[in-house]
Amino acid sequence: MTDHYLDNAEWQAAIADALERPDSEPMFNLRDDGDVVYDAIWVGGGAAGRFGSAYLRAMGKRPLVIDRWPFLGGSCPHQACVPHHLFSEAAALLDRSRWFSGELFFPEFDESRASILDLVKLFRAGRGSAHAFMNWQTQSQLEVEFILNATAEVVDRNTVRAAGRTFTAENLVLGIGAYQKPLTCPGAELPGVLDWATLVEDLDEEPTRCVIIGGGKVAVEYGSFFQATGCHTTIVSRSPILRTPSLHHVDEGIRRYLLEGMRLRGMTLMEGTSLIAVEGDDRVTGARVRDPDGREITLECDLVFNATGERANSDAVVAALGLQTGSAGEILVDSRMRTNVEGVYAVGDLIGPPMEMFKARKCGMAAARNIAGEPWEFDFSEYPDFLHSTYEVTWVGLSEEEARERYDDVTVIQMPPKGIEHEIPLPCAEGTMLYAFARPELTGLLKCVIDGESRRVLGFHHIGYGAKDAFQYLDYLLRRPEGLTIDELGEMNELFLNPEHFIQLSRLRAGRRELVDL
Ligand code: FAD
Ligand code: KPC
Repeated sequence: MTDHYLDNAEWQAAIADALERPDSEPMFNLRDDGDVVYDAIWVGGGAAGRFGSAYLRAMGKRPLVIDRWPFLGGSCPHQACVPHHLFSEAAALLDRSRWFSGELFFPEFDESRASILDLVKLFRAGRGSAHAFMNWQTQSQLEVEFILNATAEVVDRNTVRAAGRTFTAENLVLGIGAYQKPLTCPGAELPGVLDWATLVEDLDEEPTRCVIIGGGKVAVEYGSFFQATGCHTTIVSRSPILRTPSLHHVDEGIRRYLLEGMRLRGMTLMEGTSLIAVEGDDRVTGARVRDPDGREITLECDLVFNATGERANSDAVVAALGLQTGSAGEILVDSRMRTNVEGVYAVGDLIGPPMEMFKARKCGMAAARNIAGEPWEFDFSEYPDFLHSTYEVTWVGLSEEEARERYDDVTVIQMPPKGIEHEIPLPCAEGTMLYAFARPELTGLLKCVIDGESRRVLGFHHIGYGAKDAFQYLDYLLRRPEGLTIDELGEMNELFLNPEHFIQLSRLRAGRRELVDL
């Protein structure tokens, strides 16, 4: 039972203490002695569990959340999204400092001061404040009951054991996330083999040469960051980079611009190549790979970064409850997040891709609403997406290639226009003005794909900075039954100069009955 509410500083101290001491006690935030039947026990208090339990509480029900970490919020603030954004922001700033080194007001770029280890240490030192806020908000503002620093064991569909006690509920909601699949080749255990989680926990030396295994978002994001600091980076990918099955609607023009940009910045990209072994005696010294011609090559490096994708953390709960799973271990649910076992729901990364925050949080909300008796379905087959290189890359809807396969009359509005890509300083936009004037070829690329017959937009694609917010709303407009037309875009009010030029460019063409490219 909770006798007082902690403030943020107290939470931060309690979390730091719990993380330092393996034998630290569970933390209880219970309204009474917990000897009740909860409406739902949420196993896992990450993005899915925290948002879902808060929603259920807001609907007047009584949820209990249990998490093995001493904080709520899960992997995002601890090891995933938040460090990723810190590193990607640093990558963009480093990139600009390199291109403008010694020009205008920029000092000569001093690579010795660009350190991966320093940024990892900055993150480690600062992440506790986000953790504390998650606990404070959930306790004080959202009034959700929780037990932290306690691994939950699911006994049956109504019963969970944690912190030496047994708790019961009408429903269970499983939101225990996913983990990076370990490499399985020889040498995979050597110090110097890291992934997104272990990088922030274990990095102890400044890497100088890195080999990234994988070709998805994490590979591009961490690779771009490493390279920007001066750690020479090679990406080794079996499939073409950014053509991994977990990513959809990546436009080929966007992909090519990104890959050319990574090469321009000194990265080595090896597609059709697979890892055979990690080499080294007591620490990584190289990665042995097989290239598309079947040749074996050793790439010298002191960091092998595993970005081969994640696997749902489903084994224990599947064994306990007999849950149905898909081919990658993800728990199968319907559009209301119901598993095959009555009263048991699953949410977030545990149910497979897309492994994104919007999906995790909205799955949580979907489970909550259905538990509270409000039938609510969540279809996440279409969604806006983004990644970072040294740019922010955003997209929603069909790529140009997909649109041409499905529609007869496709119009493309893009900047810079096709054929004069390197001749003009456009897009000239917020976030890329310095590039537009000094390095036009670096100003990014944007593209709007339209069905000429219905005049509806099929897809938006953007490389630059500052467009992510707009894409959240563009996604909503595109997914309306009536969609979004070039005419409606032309009638919108742009806040000129803005990062994406979709409104102003649409207005230049919307007057035509027969649409043509721009
Ligand atoms: P988690 O947040 O992983 O929560 C699972 C929780 O379950 C954890 O807190 C864990 O402690 C707990 N748990 C596990 N087992 C037990 C147990 N037995 N008992 C009690 N508790 C248990 N998404 C975005 O939208 N934007 C981004 O920029 C972004 N960046 C990312 C960067 C990286 C490197 C990675 C790997 C992912 C990124 N994601 C991003 C994805 C995002 O982090 C996840 O989709 C999201 O965190 C999933 O939330 P979740 O609640 O499903 O799982
Ligand atoms: C600080 C921050 O908002 C990032 S961590 C979010 C975790 S949660 O709010 O539970 O989705």
